Amino acid sequence: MPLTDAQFEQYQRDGYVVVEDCLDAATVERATERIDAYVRGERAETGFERMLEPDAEDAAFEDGEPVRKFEGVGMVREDDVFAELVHDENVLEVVRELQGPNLSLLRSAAMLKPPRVGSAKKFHQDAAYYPIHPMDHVTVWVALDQSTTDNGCMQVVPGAHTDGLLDHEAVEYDTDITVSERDYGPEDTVSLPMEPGDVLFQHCLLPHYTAPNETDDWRRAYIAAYMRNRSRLTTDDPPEWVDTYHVTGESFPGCV
Ligand SMILES: O=C(O)CCC(=O)C(=O)O
Repeated sequence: MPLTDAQFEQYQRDGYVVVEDCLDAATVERATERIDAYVRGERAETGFERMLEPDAEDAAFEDGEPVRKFEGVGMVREDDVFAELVHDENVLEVVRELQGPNLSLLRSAAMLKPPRVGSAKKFHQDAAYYPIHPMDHVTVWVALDQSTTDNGCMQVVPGAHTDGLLDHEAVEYDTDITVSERDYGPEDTVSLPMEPGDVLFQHCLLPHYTAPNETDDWRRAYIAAYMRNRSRLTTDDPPEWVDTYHVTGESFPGCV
């Protein structure tokens, strides 16, 4: 399922493209069931972390905890369902078109917005988290539920990936960082409602955010970020979350 010329051009111009029905229903179902098993504590995380919604300690959930995210490349090393997802040929064909044949993962995360308490993810550029050269990786955001403006679908600033890396400041409760409010506001964004199985391919410099979940249902998504195997770390002392996993193609000495 490679991109059409118009889709390829859109990625270059706007910094993102949504491919509808990129993943089949069975793949989506396996991923959502696996995420739910971790949320309910039926499986224990190995090699990755759980983070809860910071303001939801008192929220009553019948099934598990108000999980905001599971994060870590270990998801792919330790869990066959996530390993299958990052090797999905429909996804890889698109990423190869954007990045070439030699690919490694630098991020794996299940991004969840529990009903009513799922909080916003503030404006940021994914590149700000990763000291990687070239600053050109692709974030793949897989909709596992219908995502809407009410439950916190992705909102992006089309074309702003060409503005370069902006200053980011830390948010207190976790490793989240955000661009200054002066840089972009909701009025600059386009909302990207998506159906389960639709996949967003997003340039790592594209500013984006997601709003809180105002609905009674979960909004679940899975993220995999891919970079070229010729990429290099730009520091000897990267942040703790930097980790890489070879997905496909050739490896290169001295590179990630
Ligand atoms: O899925 C979301 O709500 C936002 C995810 C995101 O932008 C990120 O983690 O970089």
